[in-house]
Amino acid sequence: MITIYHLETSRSERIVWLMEELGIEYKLEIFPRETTGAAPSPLKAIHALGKAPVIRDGDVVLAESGAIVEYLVHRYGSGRLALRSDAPDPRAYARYLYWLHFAEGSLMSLMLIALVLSRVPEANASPVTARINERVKHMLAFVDVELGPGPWFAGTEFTAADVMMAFPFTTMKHFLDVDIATYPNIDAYVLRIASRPAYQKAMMLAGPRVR
Ligand SMILES: N[C@@H](CCC(=O)N[C@@H](CS)C(=O)NCC(=O)O)C(=O)O
Repeated sequence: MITIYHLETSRSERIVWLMEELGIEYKLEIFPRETTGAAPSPLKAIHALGKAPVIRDGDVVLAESGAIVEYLVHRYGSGRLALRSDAPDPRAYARYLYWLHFAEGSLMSLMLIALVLSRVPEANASPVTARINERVKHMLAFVDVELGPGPWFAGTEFTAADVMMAFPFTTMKHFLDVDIATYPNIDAYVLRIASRPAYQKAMMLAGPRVR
């Protein structure tokens, strides 16, 4: 059975949600954060970087949420929640790949810079902070437009790209100075996500502990 090592209030909720969407059994081990917010050192005994998510599948220990999502979808989900590369019209497949990778490659990396800067009082008046905040707004406006036709990131089908993309607009929004409600398509998308039974179950088991 797959073990999911979940750090509380973190991206690893994605993997719990994915398993609930796929209806695959798993074992969940939850690690509380240190008071500093860092992952606790026992996670380093599982994977050298000590970050979450990590899964164990027999002898395989795999980190990096995008890699884990692809591993599980293809190895255990028979490709469910992935789009096929050989569809006659490649547009939905291209969108699927784009958003699957955009989540960590572009969106989360920028949002994390904004989050770190927001926690450094000396950075408040810095032009660097202003530039980053502008970039966040620009990126969110882009995502909002792209989600217009919807209902999901790849188009008409809910896919693993949604499992990757939702986190910054759900759990992470609690920690950012960003008002998601000002982006109507993202706001409506979050409501669609929240109404999914698999998401509700995953959040009950591994959702954010917002203090
Ligand atoms: N790109 C990686 C990021 C992994 C990552 O930074 N995880 C965070 C949780 S959201 C973490 O473990 N933070 C605690 C720490 O770095 O101490 C992924 O998608 O898995």
